[in-house]
This record gives sequence, structure tokens and C-alpha cells, in this order.
Amino acid sequence: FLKTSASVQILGCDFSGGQGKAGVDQGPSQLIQAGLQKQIAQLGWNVGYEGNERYERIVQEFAGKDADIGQMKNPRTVNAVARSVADRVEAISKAGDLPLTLGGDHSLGLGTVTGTLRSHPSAGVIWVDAHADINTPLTTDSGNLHGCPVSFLMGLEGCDVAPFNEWVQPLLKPEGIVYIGLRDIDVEERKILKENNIKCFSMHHVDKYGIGRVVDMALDHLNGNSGRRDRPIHLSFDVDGLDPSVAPSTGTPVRGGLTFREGHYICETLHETGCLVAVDIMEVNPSLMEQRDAEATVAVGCSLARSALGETLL
Ligand code: EXY
Ligand code: MN
Ligand code: MN
Ligand code: MN
Repeated sequence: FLKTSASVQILGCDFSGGQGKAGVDQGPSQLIQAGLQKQIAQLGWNVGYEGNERYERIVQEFAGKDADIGQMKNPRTVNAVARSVADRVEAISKAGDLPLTLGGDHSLGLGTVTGTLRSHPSAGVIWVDAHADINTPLTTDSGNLHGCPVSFLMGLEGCDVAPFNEWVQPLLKPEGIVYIGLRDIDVEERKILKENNIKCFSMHHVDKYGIGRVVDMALDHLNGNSGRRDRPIHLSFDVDGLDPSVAPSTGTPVRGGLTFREGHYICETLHETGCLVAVDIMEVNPSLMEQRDAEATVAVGCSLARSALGETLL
């Protein structure tokens, strides 16, 4: 696999329905206002940007008509938005461009990874997060679907439910994802991760091995320990993977996270592989914490994206 795209298409997903806090739907517009599009252009990419009108329409369509299904909150809205995102990411990717999706809450990951896997069925996923986002409709206590996208991607028990089963396919195999940064996992999620033998580098492993070896081992795992580095990679970066001192304005902060450099190192190293086919920057919520915290979080979201697109390479 050799990536040849010279164009990035930014997909702004102003969506918050996968969790309960307002404001995460302002993440994309803030990242854009901070100059992300121009910053990426300066790295030598052609850059397009598409905003949120399509998702706004979906949110309005279901407003007041989206009762819980079992434990799941806002299921119809999350479903329709993820479905639409999947179609866009697939189309962008099939056109040979690199989709950069800005969230918005991480339920969007169901859409982005589905889109990538339709275009690159062999792609592997690196999911940077404090959380595993692998609850199922049967195990979730919060009912927040941003805690569930990975289980839907894998078609785990309990995920064959309406309305998701109208389109979601189990495209992701347990060996096709690696986590980095985990430190807040629910009891039942832990069971799921163990039973499915899913590769997890928690903060404990980052401390133990250092981020350099962790990223190396993550890439080795996705490449079947073949020594090659040619599997297409989808990076889904939840900014709460970073320490709250680095990315304070996010809905579910957990202390003890990745440093500024560790986060950027991941992005830089994945860029270096030449195999990145999609990038998500998720869970930036500029309405949380103080103004200066919001600005710092937006700035780090921009710089993570730039690193994934090659900024620091000389
Ligand atoms: N595991 C908890 C839940 O399912 O509600 C917390 C999930 C937070 C998910 C954030 C987006 O990464
Ligand atoms: Mn997440
Ligand atoms: Mn998270
Ligand atoms: Mn539970």
C-alpha cells in the first residue's frame, strides 16, 4: 500500500448527541476559525472544507422525536449522523483524498471508521483515548453512544439493534485496532477487551516502555509483526487521551494522560509511515472550562492534525 493523495478534505461534524454536554458541537467551527485550513495548506496540501449543514438538518429532523431505545440515548440521531459521515468519508477516501474529520463527540467514529474500511478494507485503526469506547447497548451504564462506537464497528453481541442494523456492518476485526492512552475503562469493557484479545497500550504501558516503543509495537501489531509498515492506518484521536493539563476543554477528562509531546509523537510517527488514510480529531469542547483552556484545547487539536499531516518533518 502506498498513499498518493495530495489533498485533504476537512469534514466538520458539529455534533454532540453521543453524550450529554452541550458545546462539543462547536469544536469543528472553532478549529476552523483558529486557521486549521490555512495551516494545512501551508504544509503543501490542497485543502477542502465542508461544514455541518447536513448534520444540523439531521439533528433538527429528530429533535424531540428521539426517545431512548433500551439504554441508548439519542439513538436515531447518532445513527443518522454516523451513517451520513460514513458515506462522506467513504466518498472522500475513494476519490483518493484524505478525510480529516473534526468532532464533535466520538460516536462519530462509527461513521469515520466505517467510511475508511469501505474504501480500504485492510486498514487498521489506532484509537488514542482515555476510554475504550467499547461499551455495547447491553453494557453501557451512561447510555451515551460516544462510549460505544468500537463495539458497533466490530458487531459485538448486543449491537445488532435498530436503527443501527439498517446499515452498520461488522467491518472491524478485533486484531484491526490498537488503543493508546487508556486509563478509564468500565468493568464490562475490560471483559470485552480481554475476551477479544484486543491490543491495548494503557498509560501504564506508556510509562513502562515510553511512547516511542509503544507506537512501534502498535504498528508492529497492526502489520502482523511482519516487519513491514504498509497497512493503511486510520487514526482516531480523542483529545481526552491527552492529559487534562494539555487538553482541558473536553467532556470526559481523566487525569494521568498523554503529554503534549507524546500526543504529537503519535501523530508524527503515523505520518512518517506514509500509510495514514484518515484522521479524526474528536471531543474538543470549547464551551467547557475557562476561555484560555478552550483556546489551548483548540490549539492542540490544530497542532495534532498538523503533525499527522507532516508538519514537524524537515
Ligand atoms: N465508559 C463511559 C461510558 O460509556 O459512558 C465513558 C465514555 C467516555 C467516552 C469518551 C469519548 O471517549
Ligand atoms: Mn473517545
Ligand atoms: Mn475519551
Ligand atoms: Mn454496565
